[in-house]
Amino acid sequence: MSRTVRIIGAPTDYGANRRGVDMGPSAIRYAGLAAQLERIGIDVVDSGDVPAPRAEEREPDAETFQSGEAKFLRETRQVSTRLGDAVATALDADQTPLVLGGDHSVAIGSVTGSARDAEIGTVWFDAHGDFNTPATSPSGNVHGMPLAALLGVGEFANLEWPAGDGLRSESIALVGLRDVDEAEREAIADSPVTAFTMSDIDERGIAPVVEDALDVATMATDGVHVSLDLDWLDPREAPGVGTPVRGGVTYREAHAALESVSDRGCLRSLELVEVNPILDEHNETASLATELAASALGKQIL
Ligand code: B3U
Ligand code: MN
Ligand code: MN
Repeated sequence: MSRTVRIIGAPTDYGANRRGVDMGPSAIRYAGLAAQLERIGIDVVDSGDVPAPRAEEREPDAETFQSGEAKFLRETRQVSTRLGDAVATALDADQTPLVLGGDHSVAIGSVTGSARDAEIGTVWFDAHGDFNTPATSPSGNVHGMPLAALLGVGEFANLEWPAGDGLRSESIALVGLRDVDEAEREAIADSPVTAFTMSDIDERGIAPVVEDALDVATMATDGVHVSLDLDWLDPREAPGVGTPVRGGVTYREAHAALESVSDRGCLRSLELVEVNPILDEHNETASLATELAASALGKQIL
């Protein structure tokens, strides 16, 4: 039976430090996502975007932001709840949710939806740790906090948050880290999550690192949520992201990683986040995101 993918846009930007990622879903669709997936035999349904407040409509709490807080937590909680419901509904209908961000705070919704009625693992492809809490964050931007939020670390333990009980820290693997804040480094070290840095990829090569990450995420779980932050790639390949960091993976390494995800047959849900069309060159980062989604969903060279 062929797979049906449900595209769900989450056009947020309030979790990032600049405008533009809210246009990610449009740019990725415009790059031909649905057609690309249909060419490899996937049925595609597009449920449009979940409503997300625009900057102009929001409470101006960013202006009154103080260190030790997170910006736009209320909006994050609201959109995460809507997105979580959309992801869970797709899974109930035997569809594979493909979430298009938006900034990485949308992962709180994607993961809680995917983990609603199942034990899941997560492979998190990212330059950043995304493990800050409001107290440790240097920026207050929630896109640097989704993993801590999902695991209820620090102040997140006291917040009312959409339930995503089916994800344990032991089943999380971060891949490709190269920009981690000091307090975040300690939090990651103290947590049972598994983290692979770019140095691990340099030393061992992409294939064994991704195999290990998939071992972590598939151990005693029903499936894997893959969270792909496009800043995982080197900015030469993916210039259209809000927080580029030199020294990321190459085009071929990225494809090899997502082909390994497909080969494992464990993909439960997928998200493509942090594409910023304003900073992109001829939509190439959005195109790359569609290509990588196709690799994760079974596209083969021969
Ligand atoms: N760690 C920094 C920077 C950052 C995290 N995620 C992105 N940037 N995209 C922070 O603000 O938490
Ligand atoms: Mn991220
Ligand atoms: Mn990142």
